Amino acid sequence: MHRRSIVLCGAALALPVRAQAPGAVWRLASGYRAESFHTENLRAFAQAVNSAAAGALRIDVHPDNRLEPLARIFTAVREGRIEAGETIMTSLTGELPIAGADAVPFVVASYADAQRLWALQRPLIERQFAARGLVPLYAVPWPPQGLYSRRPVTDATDFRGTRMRTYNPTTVRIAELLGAEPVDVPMVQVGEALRSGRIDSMITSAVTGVESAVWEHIGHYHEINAWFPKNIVFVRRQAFEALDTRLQAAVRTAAAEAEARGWRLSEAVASTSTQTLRDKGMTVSRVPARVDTALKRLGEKFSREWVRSVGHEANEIFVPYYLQSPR
Ligand code: PCA
Repeated sequence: MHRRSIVLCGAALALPVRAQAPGAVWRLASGYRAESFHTENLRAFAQAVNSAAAGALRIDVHPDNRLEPLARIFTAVREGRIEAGETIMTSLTGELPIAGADAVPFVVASYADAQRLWALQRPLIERQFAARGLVPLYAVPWPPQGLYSRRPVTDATDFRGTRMRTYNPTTVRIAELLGAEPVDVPMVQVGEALRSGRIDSMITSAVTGVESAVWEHIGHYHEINAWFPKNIVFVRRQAFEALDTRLQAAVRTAAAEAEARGWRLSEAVASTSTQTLRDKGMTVSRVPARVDTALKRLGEKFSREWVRSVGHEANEIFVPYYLQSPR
């Protein structure tokens, strides 16, 4: 009898805490591949949260459009079909024009610039996400956007009548301004679209070119450093506020670490990927000066249109951004 109660007592003590109260689960959807540096970072974020939560919360990352396609992730979280998600901010400009600040061409020229821009954009994003019942957790940029083409670009008119792959309203507008036909292709289908000849050119990062093994289909990458678009990770406020304050703080800490780590990763893959494009036989170059000037002019036109669409909030970002500019 005595022995039996000791055994029972020992068993009770050995029970993990988590078995007593089932923890929350956040399904976090991403539209990018499992091997993407963004997803790698996302998994590290989830692991950090999961171990800090000791069973009270588990974040499950679902990459590759498997849970929701990229274009629907924002709405799915907002409407409560899933708890959390990652999306590219510039895909939100239809509803949140301010989210497009990081895709205005030729404003940001370096990771340091991109950080300054994010510091100014963040409070506005926090406000607008909050108004939709969402809590932004962290944002990480893609490497700078370059121009891929089948032939070397010698003149801005080269694009007239060609098909340019687009992934957001910015790239659609740039294609239009260049006289090209915009063709919407999700990132995971870029390789296939090039192979089948559905697109002739595109503006995206070196790492996206590497992930899609584009050298099999296209020969030229021009480093135009057009913009640094960011992915943002966010959660429903209801799910976040259901956590106790200690756990909310743990999520915030893991998010801040993920943001810092993600920016470092992005900068590292920016240079390794450009090197990979070269190693695979692609020609990596700048565009000729007159093309550069023409692109900058298009960028200015785009930027005027964007400021007009956003209104006074654009000034809250761009006025201090330019005043703080070291150049
Ligand atoms: N890759 C993503 C977004 C920006 C980038 O560098 C894409 O091409 O869809």
